[in-house]
Amino acid sequence: MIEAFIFDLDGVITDTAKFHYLAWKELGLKIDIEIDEEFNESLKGISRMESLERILIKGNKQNEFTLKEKEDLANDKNKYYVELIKHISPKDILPGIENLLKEIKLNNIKIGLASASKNATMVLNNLGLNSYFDFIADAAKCKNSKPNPEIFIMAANGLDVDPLNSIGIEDAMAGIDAINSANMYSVGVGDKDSLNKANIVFENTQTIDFNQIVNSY
Ligand code: B16
Ligand code: MG
Repeated sequence: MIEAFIFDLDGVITDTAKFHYLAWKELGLKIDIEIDEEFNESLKGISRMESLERILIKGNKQNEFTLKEKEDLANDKNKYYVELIKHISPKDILPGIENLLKEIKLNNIKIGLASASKNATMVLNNLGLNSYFDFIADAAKCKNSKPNPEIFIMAANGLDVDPLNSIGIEDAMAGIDAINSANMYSVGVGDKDSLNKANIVFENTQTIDFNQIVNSY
């Protein structure tokens, strides 16, 4: 019996990945490290500080900054990011997602959020989707980034459901690994080859089919 659907945010509910990318790129200019779209892919689902670490390693500058300086850099990136997401509105909900949320609710199944983003609540508010969610896991309390299952387990606990009876939806490889390690059923959104560890994959949010998930679960 399915008790819950637990969603990732960036790349599943809305496309904030492009804003994360622009904000990291802006920070990259400051520390002279170039970030391209391909590298940005590897940052999807990864926490802010861990993303910064990966960027510094890419630029071979991992030993150039103190912890305080790194925190300041991460804060700078977040300032750029928050500025960019201020203008998000319901028109930025990815196609098919609001209908899917409605269908899940109609079937009396709980809905949770397992985003690595500390800005997740603000984004959901701007999208006007808050009322669909029974629990939003707090990324600030999560010690281990995806692919660690911690944020998905946190969401299942907050919803008071068994992970084995939960469906996780993700667009990033690290996220699919997190769902699988949490012992949930994994739904991938995106490229079949790169998300090949997911139990089922849909090409995009528009094609996510509630009945197909329920029947294949
Ligand atoms: P913040 P998700 C993740 O969100 C993003 O994919 C990742 O690129 C970002 O670094 C992370 O959130 C942290 O976000 O800086 O806003 O706390 O995909 O897990 O919803
Ligand atoms: Mg994502």
